[in-house]
Amino acid sequence: MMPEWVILEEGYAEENAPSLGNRFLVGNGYMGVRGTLEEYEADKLPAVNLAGIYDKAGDGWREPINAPNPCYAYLKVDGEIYRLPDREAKSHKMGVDYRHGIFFRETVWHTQRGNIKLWTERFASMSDVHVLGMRYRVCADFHADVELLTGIDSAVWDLNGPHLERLAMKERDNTLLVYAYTHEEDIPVAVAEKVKADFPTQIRTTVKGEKMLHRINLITKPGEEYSIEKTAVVYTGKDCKNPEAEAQRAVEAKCEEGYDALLAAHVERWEELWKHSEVTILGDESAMRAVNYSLYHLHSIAPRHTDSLSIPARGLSGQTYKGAVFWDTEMFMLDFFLMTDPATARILMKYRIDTLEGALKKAAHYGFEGAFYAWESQEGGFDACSDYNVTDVFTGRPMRTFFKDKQMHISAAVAYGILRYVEWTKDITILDEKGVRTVVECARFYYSLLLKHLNKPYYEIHDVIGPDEYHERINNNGYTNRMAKFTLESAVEVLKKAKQNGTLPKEYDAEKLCEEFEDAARKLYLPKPQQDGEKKGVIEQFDGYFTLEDASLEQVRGRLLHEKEYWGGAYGVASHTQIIKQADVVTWLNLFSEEYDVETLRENWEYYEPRTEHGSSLSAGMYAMLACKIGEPDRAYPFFLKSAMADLQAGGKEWAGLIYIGGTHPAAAGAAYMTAIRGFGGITIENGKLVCRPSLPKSIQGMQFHVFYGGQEYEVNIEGNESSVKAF
Ligand code: IFM
Repeated sequence: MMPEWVILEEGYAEENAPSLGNRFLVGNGYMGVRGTLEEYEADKLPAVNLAGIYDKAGDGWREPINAPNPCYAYLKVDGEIYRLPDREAKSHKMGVDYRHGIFFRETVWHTQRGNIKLWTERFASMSDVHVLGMRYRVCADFHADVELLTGIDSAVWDLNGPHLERLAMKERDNTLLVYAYTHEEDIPVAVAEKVKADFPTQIRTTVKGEKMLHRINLITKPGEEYSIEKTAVVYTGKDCKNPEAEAQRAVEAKCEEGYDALLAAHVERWEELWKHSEVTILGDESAMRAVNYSLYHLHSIAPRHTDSLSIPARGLSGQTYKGAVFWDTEMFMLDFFLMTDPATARILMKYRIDTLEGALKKAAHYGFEGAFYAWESQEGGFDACSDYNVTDVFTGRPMRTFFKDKQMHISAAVAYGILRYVEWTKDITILDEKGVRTVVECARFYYSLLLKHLNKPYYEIHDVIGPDEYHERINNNGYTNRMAKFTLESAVEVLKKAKQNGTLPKEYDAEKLCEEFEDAARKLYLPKPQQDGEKKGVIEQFDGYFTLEDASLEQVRGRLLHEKEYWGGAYGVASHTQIIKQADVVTWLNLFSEEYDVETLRENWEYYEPRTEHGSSLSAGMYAMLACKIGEPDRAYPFFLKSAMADLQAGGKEWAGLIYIGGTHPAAAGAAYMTAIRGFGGITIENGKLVCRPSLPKSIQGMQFHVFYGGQEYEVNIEGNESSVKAF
């Protein structure tokens, strides 16, 4: 086991509050609780972000809701308020135990009469997802007159809120309850909390504006420690009929169990998760920490409490990207769950199957057939993506972007996820009638996109946006076309299996569909590696890409007039150049590397990497993976670390024009896992068997981890060039 599973920040800097809120997040798939200090109010971005429950306020974007914040607390000493940043601390540290999802802080203030120390910790229970456990401890070196104010703050941070109305506050037997309804669908949301002190005190209740608080008073003895436990629960109308009653009942019961018992159950659940997922890396402790910290984030946002839900692109760290699900899940996060927790992988895929209706409607809306999945998917497959997804920094006006209508590769990601699920788990029950329909409708979508010039023997797909979002409305994006081909071929495979298994939906004429899809897959145009010249071996990302200005990244960056300016779209600095936002051809070649020789893979890596801004946290992982495939793990390594450190280091993009896009980066976390296990560890399937062909970078001497394949768990050991895969 690793020596220490703690990420610590010592000292205090107010400006770090947003990024530490991401870094020290705790969560359990039902809620994500940002790693912000207890005393923080909305301007410092605290949030108890709820999964799968959305609201639209006025003309604002529809986004997930942040519950009233039950972590709120601050101290008064001798009648004076002590909280950060208003009162400078003598010392301050905070962090997260990422083995067990426990946030902590320790702050000492110097007062006129002596020093007082406040410790807090909190966890979002992995064993009961409605529960938040908290503990406050204080100790002074003098007889301090202390008051701890702690309760529920209803003035929550929102990007496009407020989302909660008809707010009611209630108090009964030391239980505080805040109850409210969402605007759009009138969904009730209840938060309750109860406190218990380990010293005799009278607990009173006070309401201050939108905060409902307990007031707990004590006179400290010098050097003596005093502890207060707080239990909070969150329920919504999506969980039960009467969240108010449920919250009251649950908070009583959970408070009665006590902090230590709740913590023990939570820790036990985390240990169970790590049993299947911990990655040991010999010789490179920082890589090991970064990978496991990435996995910590993926575990914290996995929707295990339901049977059909997916993970938003910024996890449960807030409302960025409208809390919506992107291709990030299937193409970047899914492998982690397939290989360590297949039951969760099924939940993620079930979400896509259950949101097929939304995808059918979207396709019909744009005049296509089949299923065009939401680029930014909310419940029911509703596409939350705006036609104006970026705000221009110069005019403050919304800019027309085409992510929603033209990122047509999204449906292929859904088909890819389902097929990959079946391949890794061998669980074909997902391909019941609805599962079959999902894959086939994705194929029908691409079929309806095909264009044919009378003088050319092949089909084309025009007017799309590929993974590189800077170049909009392009023709024959290689990635999109290859993924469309994959989808058409997958549909044929699925239709044939469904016929055998009796899961073929009645409305399908399997023979006719197979014939059409096979023809389409065979004739779909794929750009080929250049045959000669200085670009020999390089594949053109889309029609005409090579004719764009070949400016360097520095030149293009130098043309920016504003640091938050958007690089893509009609007038972006990158749009008329070969500078791309993120891996595009490289993503394609990584997924289908066996179709090309190593030299071609290398040529493309070499050509595109210097032309990639890596403006998306998704990018580095694809470069890392492909570098492993061309036998260059040492070149993969910095890209791997970049993915693994996405939430540990400052410097990620926080703005798209004037739109805030900060938060955690679960796709990068998933990419770090894929690089470690599949790239360095060389885990792959050959002839239906799990094999390990390691390719370790210099700093890594060996690895140990577990992998599920076909319902069986395997233990993998790698030492240098030696490796073993054993059933566990
Ligand atoms: O899905 C990505 C996209 O590829 C780039 N912009 C951010 C999205 C969410 O992570």
